[in-house]
Amino acid sequence: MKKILTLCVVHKHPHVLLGMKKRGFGMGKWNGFGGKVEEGEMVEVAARRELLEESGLEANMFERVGVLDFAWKDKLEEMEVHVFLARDIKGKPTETEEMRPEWFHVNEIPFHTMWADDKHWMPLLLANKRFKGQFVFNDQNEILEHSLREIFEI
Ligand code: 6U4
Repeated sequence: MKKILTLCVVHKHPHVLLGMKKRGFGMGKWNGFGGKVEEGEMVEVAARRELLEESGLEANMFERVGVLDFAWKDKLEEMEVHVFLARDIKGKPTETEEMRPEWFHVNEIPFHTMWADDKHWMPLLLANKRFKGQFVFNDQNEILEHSLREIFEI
């Protein structure tokens, strides 16, 4: 029951682009752009596809910087989320049915309205580090346990 997903953060220093999720999983939270990897699809292709579908953007510089495993204490569901960093973007962020994009200064990232794990790994992403993490949530999506480490190759 492990789902493979992508998550892309656009970083144009000193700002990052996040989207307010308007429906589905994580609704009401600011998050990167992403979604499920389709069967037979390469993870990077899926990440670029989701970025374009949800924000209208394409990126010249696009790289995978992290892998996060999410599990819930009383659920069988597990997620493997591949985190991408996009830098040199083409186009203008556009609101879609799924996401309302907005730029945030890196010192004003709205962690209180984001997934609880984001404040742990986003500083690594913004510092150009690569990382691997595991998070276990309760049914309120609060973190029960986690581990996170910097890696040098992904
Ligand atoms: P669709 O098929 O669009 O209805 P939906 O249920 O809306 O699917 P989807 O595909 O948008 O979900 O994927 C969920 C997104 O949320 C992915 O980009 C991964 C991301 N995500 C999931 N758990 C997360 C977490 N704990 N922290 C985080 N992002 C997470 O920062």
